[in-house]
Amino acid sequence: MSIEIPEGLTELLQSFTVEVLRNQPADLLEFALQYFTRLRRRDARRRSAMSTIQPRERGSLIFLPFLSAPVINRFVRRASVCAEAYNPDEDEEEREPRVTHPKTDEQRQRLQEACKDILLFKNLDQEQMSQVLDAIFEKVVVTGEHIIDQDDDGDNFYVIERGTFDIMLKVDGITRTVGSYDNRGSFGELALMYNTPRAATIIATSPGALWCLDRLTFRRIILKNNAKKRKMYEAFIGTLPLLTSLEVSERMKVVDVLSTKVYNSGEQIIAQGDLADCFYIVESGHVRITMKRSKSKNDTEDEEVEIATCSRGQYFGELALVTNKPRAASAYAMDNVKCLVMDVQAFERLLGPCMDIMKRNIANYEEQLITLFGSHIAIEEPNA
Ligand code: 1OR
Ligand code: 1OR
Repeated sequence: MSIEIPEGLTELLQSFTVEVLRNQPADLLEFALQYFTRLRRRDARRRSAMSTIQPRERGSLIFLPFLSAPVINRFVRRASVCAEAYNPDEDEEEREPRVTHPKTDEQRQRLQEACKDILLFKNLDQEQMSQVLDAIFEKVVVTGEHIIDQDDDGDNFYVIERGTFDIMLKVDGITRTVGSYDNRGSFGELALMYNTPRAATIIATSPGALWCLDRLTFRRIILKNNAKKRKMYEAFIGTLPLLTSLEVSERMKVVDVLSTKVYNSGEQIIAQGDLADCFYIVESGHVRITMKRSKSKNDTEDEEVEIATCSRGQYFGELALVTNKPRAASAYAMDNVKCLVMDVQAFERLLGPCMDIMKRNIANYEEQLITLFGSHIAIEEPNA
């Protein structure tokens, strides 16, 4: 006897089970009733939206964040779990109630400071940002605590308030430390953005504190924003010579982690000698790259010499990330400049295939350095 499993049943039950496990409702029946009613309402609205658009557009309207970002092979088995469709145009009123964790003024202030430089939050509007700040809650951690374990399902996104954390990666059964966070930054976005198991393990290497944003709020706000970013940057990213060796889906993942930063004419973007944590692509305007050099051998005061300019489509700030040394040069906005910015972890994770191009350019820098400066160059000593 063969039993036919109706299409969609497995996904439906899996998503429901995941929601039950996540919410641990006291009244299972009531929870089920609400869950499926909500689902049906969402489905009805989606159908009516679908009937008004052309067939070619349908896929991208609803599944946009997942369409061009297929999960890697080893994740496929679990990728269908909580395959929540996402429609950026869907109004939010009928969705999950907003999560609010009350905070003291002092907490709110610390939180705002910690979130200031989080790239994923950069393009949020005021309302979205205030929803994030409301929903976030604080968690104190001890040395050795596993915040995330590789292969687990994703629960929260984390912003570091204080403390140091190791990033560990298990490949073929061997676990290695591949990076670390030092009192700043964020992690845990990947499993939430792509519905994949955790891609790495994160362990506290000092006492610390984290701000945690629950999965649903993260997805509701950040995925909506990512869908917008993809629409805005898909074409531009496709024209970048640096990224030619990336697949389309990999380029979309680059867009997901990028944020935009604007600089006024004359503003410093990078200071020579600083520690590096970002990589930049110029979207508009012009950037002047300068290096310090001593006026004479005995001179203590350096002069800044222009060594290059970057315009739309060009990148800078890769050298320190590739060589793991302080910034070799400074960068200044020459007019109103808009850059796409990526943090060092995303750079390492996503731009491996572009390394050949970058390394060829770096070899050029070295040649030009000798021609231009001879022995009078004031390059910072590499990190110990
Ligand atoms: P997540 O939700 O998968 C683990 O949970 C988190 O570790 C992940 O999101 C990222 O936020 C963070 N590869 C994968 N995940 C990383 C990496 C990383 N670094 C930080 N995370 N690589 C290390 C880059 C320094 C790439 C290794 C090849
Ligand atoms: P970074 O992370 O060291 C400064 O931060 C950035 O300036 C650097 O990465 C490069 O992206 C960018 N030598 C060194 N850095 C350069 C150079 C350069 N040009 C741009 N940058 N040279 C210019 C060659 C035309 C050689 C020195 C004369």
